[in-house]
Amino acid sequence: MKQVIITILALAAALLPHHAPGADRPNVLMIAIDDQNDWIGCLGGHPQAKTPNIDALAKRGTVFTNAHCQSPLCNPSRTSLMLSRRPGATGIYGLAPWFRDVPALADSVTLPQWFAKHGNHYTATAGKIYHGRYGRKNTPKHKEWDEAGPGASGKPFPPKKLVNTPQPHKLVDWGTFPHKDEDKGDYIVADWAVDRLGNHHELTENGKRPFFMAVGFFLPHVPCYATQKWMDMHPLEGLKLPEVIANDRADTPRFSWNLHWKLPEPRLKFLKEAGEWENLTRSYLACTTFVDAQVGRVLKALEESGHADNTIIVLWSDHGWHIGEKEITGKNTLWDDGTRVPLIFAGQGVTKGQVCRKPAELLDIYPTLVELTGLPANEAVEGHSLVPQLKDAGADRPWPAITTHNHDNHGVRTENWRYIRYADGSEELYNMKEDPNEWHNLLALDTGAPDPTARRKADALAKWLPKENVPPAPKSAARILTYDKETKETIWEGKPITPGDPIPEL
Ligand SMILES: [Ca+2]
Ligand SMILES: [Ca+2]
Repeated sequence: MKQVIITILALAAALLPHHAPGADRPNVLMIAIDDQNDWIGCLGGHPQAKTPNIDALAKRGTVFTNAHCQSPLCNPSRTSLMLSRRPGATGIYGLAPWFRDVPALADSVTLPQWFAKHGNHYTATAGKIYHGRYGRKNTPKHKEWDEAGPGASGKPFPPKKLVNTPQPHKLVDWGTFPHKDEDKGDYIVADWAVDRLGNHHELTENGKRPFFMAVGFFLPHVPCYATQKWMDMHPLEGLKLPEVIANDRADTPRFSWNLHWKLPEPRLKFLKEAGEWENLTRSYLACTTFVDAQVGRVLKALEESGHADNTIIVLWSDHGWHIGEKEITGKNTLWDDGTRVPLIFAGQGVTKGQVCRKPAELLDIYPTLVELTGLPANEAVEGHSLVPQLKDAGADRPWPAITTHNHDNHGVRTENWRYIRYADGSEELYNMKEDPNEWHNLLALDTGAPDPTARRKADALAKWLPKENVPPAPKSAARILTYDKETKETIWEGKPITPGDPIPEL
């Protein structure tokens, strides 16, 4: 009898498919969009946003409408996301350095590395996941990816800049000129993803491994160039400009200007005087719709591969972008226009058709994907898994979303409030329910003694300010601002700003 049972068990084992460890785990498809603010249909940031593919993804999964980056700038935001560590813990605040070049961070285990190590995932990437060329090459010590496709590119460029912006910068430009969608960097990145998803046996080493694919789109990052087709979908006639009020900055601390002291992205004043506000609004919307179409191509390829049911999708942007709000354009701010981002999860383990209004942070993506995939938790991460909200959008979440820009400047965002504290101690408080555009700083000093209720609210929110605030990492550069509490000296890009310096009107 015993012999018979053993024979039956052996036969049964022989009939089971022979998978390598982890081959049954879900795949991950991560889609990143650069400088994409909340001008996405399902986020409602602009009434004329046209993003049918991203909206359809949101319907297939859970969209977070109160998600915020950990830093409103590419390199620090992406480093934070891929390591799940706050800028105040890494000291990565500027466009440089690459974290592997910082001795204290060099051996950090990134999200895809965790999947390769603990899930046996085949990791592949194209476009912009890390900033610039960072992390695209493996070194003998650090294998970043199994495979890297085409890098990020804003190409093709027109023969010369289309808009004469102040402090001219090659990238700070927008509009349309004769070129082909097929030649655009993001189209080429989507081509690569479509091709790789269609070659499932290569992407999974003949079904032996699950895949972790990270695809990063460059638009609507400047230059916001779109072909005529996408511009025509956003006609100038009837175009709605962002809502602003005059002198919105009058009640914000002087220090708030320091964070974008002399950036190449122009002020609203320039846009108005040059008659370019409409053109930039339209170009940004057109680029967003173009990127949405590329997202659609990638998602269609996943569907056609037959592996959509066994794949977790996450879509995010690294930070927001102002288009005139708070009198500026660009990023580098601690208001919702600078920090609020799309964040959508769909696929295996994610409840369909949910809208979650709880605060969420981009550094939550790491532990969320790890938990969804059933991998062991990485104790080094600072984020909190969003799996409870992916199951039930109403699930309790006590943590606010915190954004840090440069050393010791922080924004704290809850469901109904935003509190900001700058390195010099100056503050802002907004009631986001009653004042969603953050027009009325409840801690403004020129309105006399602040309302005691506002003071109490601010003090309660200040308890969430990060305790760890390391100074900028060695070789920090590009967009670096420091403030010396003793001497009260502010240094921007290596040059001191004195309190008497007039705010640059660019
Ligand atoms: Ca960016
Ligand atoms: Ca104001």
